[in-house]
Amino acid sequence: MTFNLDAWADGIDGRLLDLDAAPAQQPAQCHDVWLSYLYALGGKPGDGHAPGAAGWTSEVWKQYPTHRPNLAKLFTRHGPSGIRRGDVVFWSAYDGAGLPHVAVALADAGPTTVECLTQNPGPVHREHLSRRGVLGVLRPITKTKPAPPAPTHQKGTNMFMIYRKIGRDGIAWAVVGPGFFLEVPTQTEASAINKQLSGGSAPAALVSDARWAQHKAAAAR
Ligand SMILES: [Ca+2]
Repeated sequence: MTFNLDAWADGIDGRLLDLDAAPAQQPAQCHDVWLSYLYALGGKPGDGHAPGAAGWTSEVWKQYPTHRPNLAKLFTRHGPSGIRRGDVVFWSAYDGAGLPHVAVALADAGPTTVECLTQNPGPVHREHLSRRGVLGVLRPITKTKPAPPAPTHQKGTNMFMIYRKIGRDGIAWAVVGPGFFLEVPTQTEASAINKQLSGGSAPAALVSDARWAQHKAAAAR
């Protein structure tokens, strides 16, 4: 299955994200975006741990792969030049003088900035971040989809469907897309996810138990 970087980014964009219940004083950190990405690519809790007394996120890059050997199965490590879409970007000092930082590149970097999915300050959002102070990147071994062409229509149009099934066990809802099958308990939730993924454009269809099972199995492959 090809990893869908845009669907992953859309799924957490706008959220105050905390996946490790740390640090206590401000749990939603840049590091949580890295953890979300790592888990989406098949990493396990613990694989993304930042060692050291201060727990700076930049230590993940500096101590790759000795601190967490599993990372070498999922990522290769590179220097700060030639940042590509899908790379995990680590800063030793953001913009040259700030604190360590981590974010995920959504596009190949320009000469001075790189468009990222990032958190702190603020909830998860897209932002062009300074390349000053970048240590380097971890590049997923899983292939990410190439950047989509300039949209001529709303993002995700025709890629997602909402399925409703009235089976032996009652009514069920799912949002279905390429390599994506998410079962949800209510139509309200299906609509909310549809809005995130496709801007609300996904058509709905009533399907049979068999068709439902086919799509579910296809997404799991
Ligand atoms: Ca956290």
